[in-house]
Amino acid sequence: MYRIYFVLLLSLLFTACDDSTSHHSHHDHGHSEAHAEGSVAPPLNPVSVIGGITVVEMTGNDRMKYNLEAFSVPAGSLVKLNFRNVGKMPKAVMGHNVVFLKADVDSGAFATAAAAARDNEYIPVQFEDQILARTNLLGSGESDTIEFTAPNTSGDYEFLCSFPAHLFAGMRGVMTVE
Ligand SMILES: [Cu+2]
Repeated sequence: MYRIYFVLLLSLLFTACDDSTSHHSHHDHGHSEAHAEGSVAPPLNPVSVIGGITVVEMTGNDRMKYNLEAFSVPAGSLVKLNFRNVGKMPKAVMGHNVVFLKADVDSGAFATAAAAARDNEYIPVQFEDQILARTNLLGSGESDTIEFTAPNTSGDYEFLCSFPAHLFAGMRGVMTVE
């Protein structure tokens, strides 16, 4: 069943890529996608600091994009992440999560292992100890809030969606710990 959905999804994607005008048939009410070089200012700052806690508002959509692909937090500080799947497609073909990896974890290897972990919501058990923090896997309209402590070591920490192929479609980003 899932396999069939996945094939359907792939053919949908290829159709969309072949015909760029098809994008216009989808009505995007949110305009929440970040444009490549920020030519359009985002309506809201998705990152704010409230009482010393960095509050991050993230979304994932049916085009396999997060609303933000980079943000910074102070080392060792508390981070509160509100994540919402703003897409319309069913979870079986377009689920999203946000998985923050520890330093120097190979995100490509993680994603490949994750794709085989459908029964565990695409979280590979052999990588569980390499995860800094993560949300649940969300279907259309669902949201999840997590809180975690940023690492004490400054540097770049990757985050990604572990649903099959989403990392490779661009559903990834970097949290910079300063
Ligand atoms: Cu995703």
